[in-house]
Amino acid sequence: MIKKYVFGQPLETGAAVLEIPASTDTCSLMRLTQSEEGVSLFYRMEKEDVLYGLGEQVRGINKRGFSYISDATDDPIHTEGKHSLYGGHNFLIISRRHKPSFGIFIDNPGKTVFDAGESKLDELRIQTGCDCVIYTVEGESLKEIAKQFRELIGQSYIAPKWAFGYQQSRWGYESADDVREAVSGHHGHGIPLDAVYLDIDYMERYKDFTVDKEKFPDFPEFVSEMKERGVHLVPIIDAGVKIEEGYPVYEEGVRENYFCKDENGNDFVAAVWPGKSLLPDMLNSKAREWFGSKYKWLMDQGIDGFWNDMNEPAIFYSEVHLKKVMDEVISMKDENMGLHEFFHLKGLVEGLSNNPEDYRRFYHNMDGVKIRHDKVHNLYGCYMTKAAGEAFDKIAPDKRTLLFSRSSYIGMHRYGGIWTGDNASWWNHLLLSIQQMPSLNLCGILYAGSDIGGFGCDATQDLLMRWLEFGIFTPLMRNHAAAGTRPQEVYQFENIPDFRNIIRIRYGLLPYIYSEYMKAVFDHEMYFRPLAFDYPFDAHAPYVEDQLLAGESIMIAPVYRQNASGRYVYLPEEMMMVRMKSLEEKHCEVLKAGHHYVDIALNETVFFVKKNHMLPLAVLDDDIRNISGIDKNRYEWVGFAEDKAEYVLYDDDGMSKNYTPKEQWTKVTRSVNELDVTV
Ligand code: MIG
Repeated sequence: MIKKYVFGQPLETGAAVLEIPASTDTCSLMRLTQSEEGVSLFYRMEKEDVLYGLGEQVRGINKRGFSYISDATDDPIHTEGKHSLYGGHNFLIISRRHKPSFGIFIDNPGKTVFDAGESKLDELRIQTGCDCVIYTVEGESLKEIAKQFRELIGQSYIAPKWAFGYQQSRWGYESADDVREAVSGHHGHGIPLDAVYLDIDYMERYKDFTVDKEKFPDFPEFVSEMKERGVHLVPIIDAGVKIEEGYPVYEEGVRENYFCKDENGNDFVAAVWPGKSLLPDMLNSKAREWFGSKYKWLMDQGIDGFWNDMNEPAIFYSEVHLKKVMDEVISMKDENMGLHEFFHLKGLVEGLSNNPEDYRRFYHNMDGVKIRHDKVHNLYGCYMTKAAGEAFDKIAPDKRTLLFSRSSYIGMHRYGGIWTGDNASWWNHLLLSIQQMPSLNLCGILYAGSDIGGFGCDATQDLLMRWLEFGIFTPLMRNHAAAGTRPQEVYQFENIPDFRNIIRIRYGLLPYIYSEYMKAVFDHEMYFRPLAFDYPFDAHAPYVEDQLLAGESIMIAPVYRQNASGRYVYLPEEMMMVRMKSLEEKHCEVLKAGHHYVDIALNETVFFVKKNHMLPLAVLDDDIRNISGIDKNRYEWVGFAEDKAEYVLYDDDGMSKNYTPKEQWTKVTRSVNELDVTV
């Protein structure tokens, strides 16, 4: 049951798709109070209550014990003291042991603070703006609450099937030859690859919808050369548009008033990668339509996937703010500067980027209504992605286009996925990425993944290998690294055959991963789930922070610690452990319910099959290059059955929007002795 409470005059964000009449009764689940500062919600937590949700955030699966602020921020240091990352995902489930659990969604694109027991261990306090819609979701179980919420916000985005293959990226592929080298590097070692990303380096002076002709001569030709080698190219699109006379995107946007304005109605100037730039008014439907239509230029050259970046929006500095700071710095010029002044100076300079004041300095024209940016801040990246998604429906209506974004808000999951931004090559970021996945799925974002190996800092071979052993289960499986870091393509390390084996296991698992992803889309379910969602009566499950259910048949327990030879795994029920050195070398063993220490060598992948469940594993040719090499008629069935197991396999052409109707999903049944891989 969903209830809706309306406060003030909320803006239509588009997060919810179901029409629900506003409730007039008082909310009995949380104490809701209204004041001049906004709406606050209070709930006293019982000792056993667990909080799930909030999408892309720091810390654990259970959000209890810290505060989180929905305030999209381009902050590349995701340490556990940070309160905001790139998204605004205001959905939380309060899981209660002795009373029915419930969910709460705050639909307000301005700042919202969730003090989830940081100030006081047993108090949950949520503070949001005056104008908002609050939904409460009650249901029989965690799964049921999650599903109702997902119905409220609408069906998740469907990526093309090739986007489930292995993908390679790097900020610093400077030319077509760099990209060719990355492709050959993989193929030369027999490693399949479905896509290579083009970071800002491909553009002409970082101008959106341009390609540098010197570094990438004859771009359409290059795109098709890559397609022939089985590789899709995925260019980045940044939010800011360069100010440059003669650059059509800039000139058209200025002429049509498609950019965000300052208080006086002049274009608001902010510096990002292209230098001084203007921000397209993504909240204006005409500007959105216009910006979206620009993607066509690249699509006409054969591009069928994009990633949207810098759309919090990130601001290195604004023209006005820089001037203010410079004036102050100059006025401080003093040989005998005291320490106090010195730190003030330092703060001034450091505060130039992504400054909260700047977000109050520009305005949107929300189809006739002037609205200050900070009130809708968390919607910017979401609406940039909506702009692209809606444009794709017109430009290539029958085809799926890959799309994901850095910044997001609930509702964006209908247009694209996300990647979790600038993590680092740190072991604890591998754990963080494991913990973020179910929270994102809860908010509808199914197509998601982290930069495998870590974006910032130098990856080591063991970290990359362990990260891949988790990454083979994430729908978006992309290795990406920052400019200036150690080369991170798997073939840059030792033991390349081990890397090859892991990536081939992904391709073996692909029919299952794709099937589970699509079923999660159609049934409004989560692909990644915390253990308590499947084992609601298990007393220990709510406290397991480093294991996930991935699809309906398996549980994963990745190794995420440096030098670990294995790890403790908790089994809520008896399961079959599958241990793989390669797709061809599998070993199965039944483990009883309870705690186990499992040895997992660096080059081994392990997962656990639930009882009376099974999954398909594609048998691959030795020279498979990308997903097109997966043969639908050569699946092995891996299962753990008392007498028989059943699996509903979803498949389609992976490219068109002719999804297989539910009545035609293939139900596969195998009795114990018909399983190919079992104990
Ligand atoms: O300020 O385009 O998160 O993936 O490689 C950095 C360069 C801008 C941030 C993205 C990252 C990308 C990088 N971008």
